[in-house]
This record gives sequence, structure tokens and C-alpha cells, in this order.
Amino acid sequence: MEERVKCKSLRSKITSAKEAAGMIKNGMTLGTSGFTPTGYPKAVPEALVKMVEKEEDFKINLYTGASVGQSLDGLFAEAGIISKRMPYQTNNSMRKALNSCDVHYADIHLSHFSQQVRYGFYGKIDVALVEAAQITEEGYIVPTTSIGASPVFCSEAEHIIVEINTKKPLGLCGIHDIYQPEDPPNRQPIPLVNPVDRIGKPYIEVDPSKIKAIVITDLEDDPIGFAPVDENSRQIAKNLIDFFEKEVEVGRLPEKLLPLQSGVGSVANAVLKGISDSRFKDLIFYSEVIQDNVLDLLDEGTFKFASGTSLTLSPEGFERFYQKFDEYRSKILLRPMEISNNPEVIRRIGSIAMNTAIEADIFGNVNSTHIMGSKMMNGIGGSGDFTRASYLSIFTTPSIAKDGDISSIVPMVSHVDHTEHDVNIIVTEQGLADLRGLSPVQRAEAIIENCAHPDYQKPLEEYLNKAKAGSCHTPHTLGDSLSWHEKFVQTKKMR
Ligand code: 0RQ
Repeated sequence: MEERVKCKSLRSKITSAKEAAGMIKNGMTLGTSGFTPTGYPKAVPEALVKMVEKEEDFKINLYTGASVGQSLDGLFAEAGIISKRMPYQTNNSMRKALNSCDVHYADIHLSHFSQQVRYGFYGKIDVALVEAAQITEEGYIVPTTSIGASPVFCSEAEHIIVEINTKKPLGLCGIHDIYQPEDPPNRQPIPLVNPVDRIGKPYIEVDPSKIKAIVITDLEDDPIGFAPVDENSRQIAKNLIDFFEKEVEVGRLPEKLLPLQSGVGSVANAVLKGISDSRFKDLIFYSEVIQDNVLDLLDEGTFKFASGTSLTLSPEGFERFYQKFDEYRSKILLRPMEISNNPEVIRRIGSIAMNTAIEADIFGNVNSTHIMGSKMMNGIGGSGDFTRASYLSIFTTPSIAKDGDISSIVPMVSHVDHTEHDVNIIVTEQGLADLRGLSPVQRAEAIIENCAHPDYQKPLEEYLNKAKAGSCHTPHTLGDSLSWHEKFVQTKKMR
């Protein structure tokens, strides 16, 4: 344990999960480590749920980096102990709880979240609960497989509880680059000019006197499943790679493209696979989540560097990562999500943002979060941070969902996450609409012609033509605009 808790004066804080959980009181706000679900605390949450089992009114607020696993989000949601949840989740039980309004969920741009915690917008953080690989001699915290919002939770919380996870190798020390910007009016430029730049420290600097408990655990993160790459996703990827090739040909993108950001899910996986099969080499990945397929791309030389805020690998992926750690160490960097997703940095490095839509409308507005305008799926995550600040913003989606009962291209989106002003390119398996510089009607024509499924092309054209008769800049017939969704809600079919 001396290797894990190097700060001698803090060794007296080593205690049981139960004891540490006792510090989390009813009504408190807990800020935990964890991002898309890796590197989140597990032992103290388990002990807390056991401890408050019989307390009927026990509620806390849970803030994290992004999604965390079943053994935190799922457990807390099922125990009914969450009052408010921020800023992103992907857990089934949590989704159910927030869609039934049992949990108040605030869905927030990830780049905004850390600074707004510091600004005090969300009240006081009572306890920061973070998973760590090590506590340094100075009492500083070395995170494990994600950083997310841990730095801000540690700096703002009154008390810190650390879960030292012995299953996470000490070799992780050095892979983190922790930097916290100043706040206005004294904010300085973030000195990250090149995606490979190191600008911070390999640990979270904290006031060691705030560390009130250290819990030693070997609980593993819940295993991560990967969405399979289907034929539609492969075609979407192909359409996108063809587009990149043309953009290079006409000189709008350099040979090595620009730093790529990729969202999560089956289409995002297929896009990375498509890039791997393409002629592009020596690319830079500047994103949030580093998944198994990023290791593949690094191994084969398609990527030469990957920067993210979490290592979201399968058990096999981790085995491979740890085996070749010395090699990956120079090619992978983890940053706080306040930096990985920072619009200042994204604008400067000229990122290519590739995210997935649930649906897009004929004018290019994108819904990434809500099913039929009302049921929350996951959250906006970092998609908005990258989309608006990027050099080129791309949304991918299969043209239909639920075996064709739903068109993902609709007259008007039922919820807006990314406005038409932020969306440059929409890609489906049918083709690609390049919306740059187009007027609303031109956008609608391009999207219907290139992206809509043939079964829905005609109804979309009819909608547009009817709306155009009203001679408007952005033609809509308001009574019809959401009628496709309404029809689906009533009959389970949009057609
Ligand atoms: O439903 O779960 O019942 O099968 O939506 O759809 O096709 O599995 O999509 O896994 O690629 O995720 C946008 C949700 C896509 C994801 C979203 C139904 C469909 C299925 C899921 P079932 P798929 P994917 C990086 C950036 C926002 C956050 C983000 C996401 C379910 O990419 O959460 O981008 N993005 N973060 O059947 C009704 C439609 C539908 C539909 C699909 N038009 N109408 N239902 N579905 N299209 C990560 C971070 O920032 C942390």
C-alpha cells in the first residue's frame, strides 16, 4: 500500500467503504469521477446504498464527468436515492428514473459543466468521491482510466473521499495531463496549441487536508459492450470517407485531415473502422472517448496520437493496453473534459466533429437526445462542444429507425440540440448532404435528395412544396410539421 498511498500523513485516513460512506449525508451533493463508463467509484456507492436501505427520505444529488456504470448510476437509481443528476448518463435504470421525473436531470454541454460548477451555478459540492491509482507524496491524486470533471470536484468540494483501485495498474501514472483554466475576468488563453501538447500536471493537485477517507478496493468497472457494425453503418462510413477524399482533392482539407472527434455508438464505430480501411495515415484523434478501435488505429499507424478524457476499453482492450503500455504512453494522453471539450481549443486546432443524430430535419436541425421529442435517451454530452467550435461539423444517422417505421429525416425535429447554423454535413447510408453556404430551401432539397430513405422522399418533397407555397424563408406548415411524430406516437408508424 505504500506504493499506492505515498503520502505518509494520509495513510491514517485509510478506512472501510462503510465508514467513508457514512460521510455522505442526506441532501448532500456528490461529485464523482467517471466518464463513459470508466474510472468511477464503486465501493463507497455500494456501501452507501446498503447503509441507507431503510431510510425512506434519503436523497443526494449526483454529478459526474459523464456516464458512469451500473454499479453507480444503476445502483443509485434503483435505490431511489437521487434527487438531481448532471450532466450526462447512459444507464437504463437512470434513464427510466429521469423519464418518469423521479430524478431531475439537467443535460449540459460537457465543456460548460466544470466551469459552471466552479462558478457556483449548481450550488456547493459537499463531497468529491474519486477513483485513483495513487496518492503522491505531496497528497495529490492520480486518477485512473478517466478524468472527466474530477479536477473541479476536488478543487470545489468541502471533503474528498478517494477510492484507490488496485486493479488499475500504477503504470497509468503519467498518462494524465491535468490543467484547470482560470475564471473570468482573469482567464488566460489555454496554452494548448497542438493536440499533442502537454500543458498540465500528471496528477490532480488538491489540498491534502480535504482528503477525509481513503478506501482500498479492487472492484472492476462494469464490462463495456460495443455496438456491432452493420451494413448501414458501413455505408455511412463509406459516404463520409469519399467526402473526405474529395475535400482533400479540392484543398479544403489537408492530406492528414484535421484532428478527428468521434462520438459513441454503432455508427461512430463504423466511421472509425472506415477510416482504418481508407488511405489516410498519421492522423490525430482529439476526442473524448478512447475505445478499443482507437488502439487498432494507433497500432496500424492510421492514428499517430490520441487525446481524450477517458479510456473506455473492453477487458481485452485493457489487457492489450497494459501489455503495450510503454508504446501507448507516448501516443495517448488523458485530459480533463474541460480541456478535451474546450471550444477555445477545438476552434484553434480545427477539429472535424463527427457525431450521431437521432433525427435531423430537412433544414439541418439535429436532435441527438430525445425520442419523439420527450423521452431522454442519453444526453447531449460533448457533441455540442465539438459541433459548434469545429472546423467541419458532421452528423451521421441511418435514414430510418425501427425497421422503417420511423424516418430519421423529418419535416421538423421534435427537439433541437444542434441548430441548422452549426451543422455543415449530414450523412446517411443513402448519401451525404453538404449544407455549407446553402439557404434553407437549398438545404431541404439537398437533405431530401441525398439523405432521406426512398420510402420517405416523396412525402418530404410534398411537405416542402406545400410549405413553399406560403413563400417563406424557412418554409413550414406548422400544423403538419410534427404530424409525423404525432402519427408515430398514435400508431407506431410514421408512414
Ligand atoms: O433504440 O435502444 O430501442 O434499440 O434510438 O439508436 O441506432 O443504437 O444509435 O448507439 O449510435 O446512438 C444519438 C443515441 C445514437 C448517441 C445516439 C432509436 C434506436 C435505438 C439508439 P433501441 P442506435 P447509437 C460523445 C458525443 C448524443 C451524445 C453524443 C448519443 C436507439 O450517439 O447519445 O453525441 N448521442 N456524445 O432504434 C426514434 C429516431 C431514432 C430512434 C434511432 N429517429 N426516432 N428512435 N432511434 N433513431 C460521447 C460523450 O459526449 C460522452
